[in-house]
Amino acid sequence: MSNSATVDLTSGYLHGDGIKESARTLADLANVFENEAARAAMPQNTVVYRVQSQEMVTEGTPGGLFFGTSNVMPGQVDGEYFMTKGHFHQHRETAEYYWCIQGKGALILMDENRSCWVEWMQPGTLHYIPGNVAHRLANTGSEVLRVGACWPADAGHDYGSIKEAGFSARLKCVDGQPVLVPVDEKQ
Ligand code: S6P
Ligand code: ZN
Repeated sequence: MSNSATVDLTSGYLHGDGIKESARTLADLANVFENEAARAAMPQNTVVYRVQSQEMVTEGTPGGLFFGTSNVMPGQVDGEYFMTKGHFHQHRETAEYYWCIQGKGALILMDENRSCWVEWMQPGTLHYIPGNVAHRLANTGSEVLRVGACWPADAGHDYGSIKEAGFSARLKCVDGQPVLVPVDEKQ
């Protein structure tokens, strides 16, 4: 198998044949942020994040690996930082590596008991996401947050559980600083 793709080591940008690209705008993120009315009132074509990936095998191939770069734009929805939808892996036991390339942000993690915590990201930080842990990126800075990732080709994405119950905490800007604020789950 020939490899004609490259990764720009300063930005994580993937270039070459077979690189997949996708983008999520505010229109794609209904009910993801706490203040849905504020999200709906913002320009809907605003890009919140872009993902590039190299997928050398078909999704689901046991033993295969995918490699990608996620780019989360700076911004907030009513004080909540721009972030990815977040997911558990469909094959719950599969892990993933993230590493921060550029920018400043947070990896928000939640286990299956809904315990939520944060790993802070800055260029060079390395993050091992164990199996059975949902993960989401948030940009807490003023430039694009660029994060590399490598995950099993058969991990899959379970967005449904997050759509149903969300994360148990939200990363908000409080007095100019990022704070993980627990969601009141008693209601
Ligand atoms: C895939 C990996 C990333 C995310 C990307 C977008 O397992 O964790 O490539 O897909 O950061 O996030 P999300 O939650 O929209 O898939
Ligand atoms: Zn993942």
